[in-house]
Amino acid sequence: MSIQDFKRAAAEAALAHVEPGMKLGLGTGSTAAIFVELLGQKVEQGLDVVGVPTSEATRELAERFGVPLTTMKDEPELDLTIDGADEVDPQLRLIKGGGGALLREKIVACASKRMIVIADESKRVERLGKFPLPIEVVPFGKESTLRAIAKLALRLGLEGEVVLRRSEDGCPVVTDSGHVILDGHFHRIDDPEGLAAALVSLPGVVEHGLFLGLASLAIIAGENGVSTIEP
Ligand code: ABF
Repeated sequence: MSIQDFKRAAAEAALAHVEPGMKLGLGTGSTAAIFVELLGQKVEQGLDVVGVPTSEATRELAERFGVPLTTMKDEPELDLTIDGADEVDPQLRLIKGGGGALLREKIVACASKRMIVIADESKRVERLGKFPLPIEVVPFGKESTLRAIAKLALRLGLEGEVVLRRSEDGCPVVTDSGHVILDGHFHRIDDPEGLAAALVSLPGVVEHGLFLGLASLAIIAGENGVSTIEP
């Protein structure tokens, strides 16, 4: 079986948690995209749900697969968010934002009663940090914010570089909310809570990709089938 099959297996297992009438947060990324496609099939068969997309990409997908959409303005409280992740640790702490949608993903997850993470086995880690930590910052003064984050990381004993994320054409990646992303290549994050608290105290930082205490369940699929992590 391939990674793609594992992603599909996790997405399929998550569908079992969706009930008629639910207001759903729809995640971003390739695993969440499979979920949106499967959800579209259920909607076609008569399932009555409505979703809030966490990115413009997911909005387009949901429209293509016929998933009815709403907005945070109309539905500020959601029942369940289903989203992917870049890393999941044994305490169900996550790194997200490799796809650049972390801000909306976090707002939607926080507005949801429950968040289910769907992922293939490669996302499971013992310790967060091998995947570069995405940090969304305001474009104004981004060079200063980058330096401030690098200094902060040093103070916290984190080694590694902070770099501005660029697209293939060399331009800074701009998020759906008009910000830019810095990636913190910290390699190992021993104290995610401490780093999270320190990052949000810096002017210019809008959000970071540490999702702590947000997920209620992770559904992970791999060679040995589907397993779960609960907090
Ligand atoms: C989103 O998609 C992001 O937070 C995360 O970066 C990414 C995971 O992508 P994939 O499912 O494609 O591995 O959930």
